[in-house]
Amino acid sequence: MASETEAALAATPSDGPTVFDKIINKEIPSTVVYEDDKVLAFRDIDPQAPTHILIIPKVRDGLTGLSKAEERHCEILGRLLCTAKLVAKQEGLDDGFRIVINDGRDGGQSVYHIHVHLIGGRQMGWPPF
Ligand code: IU
Repeated sequence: MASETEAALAATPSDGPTVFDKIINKEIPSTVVYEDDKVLAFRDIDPQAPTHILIIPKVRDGLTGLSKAEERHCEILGRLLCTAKLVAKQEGLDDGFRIVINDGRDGGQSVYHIHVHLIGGRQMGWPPF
């Protein structure tokens, strides 16, 4: 079983602090590729493709995963996707890319602070197991 799947099965869904808070607060290092007042984009520590970037809201506001989204989150959800498009351009992913949002245990989510994976730089397969 892939280690990321093991991490997802071991993760406890909660609205508590996650490693991403430490990345946002610069308590642990990350390679930031884009940042503004609302979102942060940084390189995944375990890249699954030549380009693998995570895009997260700086304030979680209960949005641990997409399944927890409420009306008030619609604006930041749009912002995450628009940032993914912007970063894809910045990264030169002109031939395409993939966006992934894992949700919950079955979705393989291991960090309970919503994040968009931006993956590119190689041909993607389907279905995405
Ligand atoms: P997931 O969708 O919850 O499975 O994604 C979590 C991602 O966070 C996963 O791709 C990890 O490699 C990544 N990550 C990271 O970039 N830095 C970290 O310190 C930790 C996880 I912990």
